[in-house]
Amino acid sequence: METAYRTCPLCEAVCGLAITIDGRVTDVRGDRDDPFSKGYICPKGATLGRLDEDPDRLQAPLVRRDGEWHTVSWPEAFAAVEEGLSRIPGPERAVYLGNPNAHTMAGALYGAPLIRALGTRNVFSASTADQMPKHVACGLMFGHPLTIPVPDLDRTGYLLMLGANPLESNGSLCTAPDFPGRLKALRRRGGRFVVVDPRHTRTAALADEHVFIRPGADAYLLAGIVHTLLAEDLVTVTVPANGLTEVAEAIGPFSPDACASVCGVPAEVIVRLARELAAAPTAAVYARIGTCTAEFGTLAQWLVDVVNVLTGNLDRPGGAMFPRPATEAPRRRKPYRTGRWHSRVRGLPEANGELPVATLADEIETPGDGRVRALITVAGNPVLSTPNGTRLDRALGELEFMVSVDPYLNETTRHADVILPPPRILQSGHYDFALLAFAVRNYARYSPPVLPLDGSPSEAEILARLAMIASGQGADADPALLDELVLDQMLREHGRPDLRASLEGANGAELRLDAMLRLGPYGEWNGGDLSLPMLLRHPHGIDLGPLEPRLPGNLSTASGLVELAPAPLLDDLVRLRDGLERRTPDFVLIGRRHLRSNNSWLHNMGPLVGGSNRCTLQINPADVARLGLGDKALVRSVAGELAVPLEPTDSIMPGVVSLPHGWGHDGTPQAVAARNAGVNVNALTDETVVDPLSGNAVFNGVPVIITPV
Ligand SMILES: Nc1nc2c(c(=O)[nH]1)N[C@H]1C(S)=C(S)[C@@H](COP(=O)(O)OP(=O)(O)OC[C@H]3O[C@@H](n4cnc5c(=O)[nH]c(N)nc54)[C@H](O)[C@@H]3O)O[C@H]1N2
Ligand SMILES: Nc1nc2c(c(=O)[nH]1)N[C@H]1C(S)=C(S)[C@@H](COP(=O)(O)OP(=O)(O)OC[C@H]3O[C@@H](n4cnc5c(=O)[nH]c(N)nc54)[C@H](O)[C@@H]3O)O[C@H]1N2
Ligand code: SF4
Ligand SMILES: [Mo]
Repeated sequence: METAYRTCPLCEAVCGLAITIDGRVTDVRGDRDDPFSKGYICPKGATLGRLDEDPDRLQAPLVRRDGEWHTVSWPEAFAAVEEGLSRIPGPERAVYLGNPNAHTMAGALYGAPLIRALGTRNVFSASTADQMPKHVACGLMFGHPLTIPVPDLDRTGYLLMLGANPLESNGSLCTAPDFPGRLKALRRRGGRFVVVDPRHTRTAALADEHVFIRPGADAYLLAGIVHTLLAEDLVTVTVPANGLTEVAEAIGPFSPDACASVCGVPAEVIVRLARELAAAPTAAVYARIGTCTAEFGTLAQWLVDVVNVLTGNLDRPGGAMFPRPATEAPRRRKPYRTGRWHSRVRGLPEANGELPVATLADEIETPGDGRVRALITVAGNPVLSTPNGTRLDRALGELEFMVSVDPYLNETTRHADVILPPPRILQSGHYDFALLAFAVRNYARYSPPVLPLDGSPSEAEILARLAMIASGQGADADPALLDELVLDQMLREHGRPDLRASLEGANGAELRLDAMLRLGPYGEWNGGDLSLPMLLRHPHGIDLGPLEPRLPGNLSTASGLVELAPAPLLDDLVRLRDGLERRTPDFVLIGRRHLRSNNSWLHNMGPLVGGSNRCTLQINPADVARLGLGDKALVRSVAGELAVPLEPTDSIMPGVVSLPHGWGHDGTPQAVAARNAGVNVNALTDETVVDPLSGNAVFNGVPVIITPV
């Protein structure tokens, strides 16, 4: 019997786990010696052993020939990929990178080389179904799409949270293990916590105040707050910033009264929130998925940080601060731009090198030069997770060639010609390149593989091989060459190509991590002591201290200042102003998450499904009575219709209904998931509507009509 320590890869909270192994996993607990998570664990983390041993996980590659699945060897699988991919030129290939790429080393390190090797601009990811508005707003304001402030959760005196439910999600773009405990601590130390949500969530139940808001209207509430701060002379800008005059001018039409009529938050509440934020000793505004996957997503993300700046809270302890992750590379100053190219069919602008996933089906279905004929999906289930997934489901059937890197044969990967399964979770090393950049304390932890690989390639090797095949080097090329190329480039950029021999690591991914750590802000080659060997000596992780002010040093705008009024955002305010006149639909649809779910792929775990974790339509009892509904209702949108079981609850606003995403498992070979199939909410969401600046999908505030079945 032995205990292994490993970071949980299932959500953004990066909890340390202590895993007991006795031939197989016999117990999973929180790692009490982890300085960040201190023993915290949730029900998902506790099932990691079962998930890892799920008999429905693929253990070998599958190839589909004449509609039949065949288990093949790895060399055969890579040969099939080479055969299929070499028929399709770069510009007619596409890639979709799903959410778990943010939770694997392979995704962080090999996604970019794979994209380059494919030779295409048809790059899609879950980011445009999620947080792209945040990247665009922060890119425009701070110069880099990853320069994203997080609420200084453990020190703030006032937290205004919009469109997030960390008691279910455990937090997002705010890495904080035991988020619930941290919120309770905020209240215990006398701080104030306000939640804005169309539902009275478990997070709202923990708050001092819960404010109902009409879905999709957060930008109005925030604009009303900015208006009040300016009108009442409550502004204290403490960071070097440009554009205050322009903001003051542009915000004119958004008086609290005007905004109240659209967002449904009374004007006096908007004014009071502004005054409270200004008066609090320290305060932070934090907004997440409910405000991102919305029509005014980028405007809302921008206004969040405008409020943080105007109240003097950006970059100060207790406010909204910039983490300093251990693998951060220096950023050059240059203007951040989107729209460097546009999608072929709908002319939608690129953001962060990606096109909106809401237009992937258009690119596959529409004939002409540059039509997408081949697709690679890595760790994604876009049939269940992207707007009008039903249409994408059909479109995937039209592809000439598709490869999926995924442990499951599911709603998406069933369209693939080749499925390449990554090894088990416990056979993979783990470092949170992405999530530690949003942590509320600076912290680093590396988990080497708990179990050895049994002849199958690591996911890093799978992606490296795909990249080498895509770039024409063939299925037999040595993946280590790719790592050497990347390492050489990294060391040369630092003027130290001679340091290659000093790097340590058991494989390419570890060597690259070691290089990033040593060259990073706490690194051994940068005046500190961090390196991979150092992390290996500290299996519970290393606390690198509380967040510290970083401005203006980490700004990479061309001006070197915080840009409060970037032109694209001011231009988009016109759309927000036009919306002041609009009539709201009778019913709008929003999403929700459940603590025991994780997007589309944990429904095969018996202990996690059932009970309150079901795919039901939450609806206010008054609406049920008014519409004369029974146990089920028919929900219709411009995209499609679904018959769904109802869950009447006072916790949701009248006129709003909520259905979780990631369900709709009809016809999948995962037995437990198939018994708990649910329906695909993204049969209702509309792929033709996106947030124009980021191209992000709109999942919240979807107009629907509800009738008895
Ligand atoms: N209506 C609506 N739709 C939404 C949302 C919503 O709130 N409402 N939320 C959106 C958000 S925030 C997101 S992030 C997206 C998620 O969108 P996706 O990323 O497309 O979907 P997931 O369900 O996370 O799918 C993850 C896939 O990765 C596989 N997988 C799991 N672990 C690994 C691994 O280690 N390696 C590999 N290669 N594969 C792995 C799983 O089997 C699964 O097929 O959904 C979006 N869709
Ligand atoms: N248990 C669990 N944890 C997860 C996931 C999961 O599926 N399950 N998914 C992970 C992923 S991919 C992500 S991106 C994060 C997301 O993490 P969060 O952002 O915390 O996501 P949710 O829990 O969906 O909370 C969003 C809240 O927004 C509310 N909302 C909907 N529309 C609006 C609106 O227009 N305005 C406002 N103000 N609120 C609105 C919803 O009612 C909901 O309570 O969670 C991650 N963690
Ligand atoms: S909160 Fe997230 S990281 Fe922590 S145990 Fe649960 S799923 Fe894993
Ligand atoms: Mo997400």
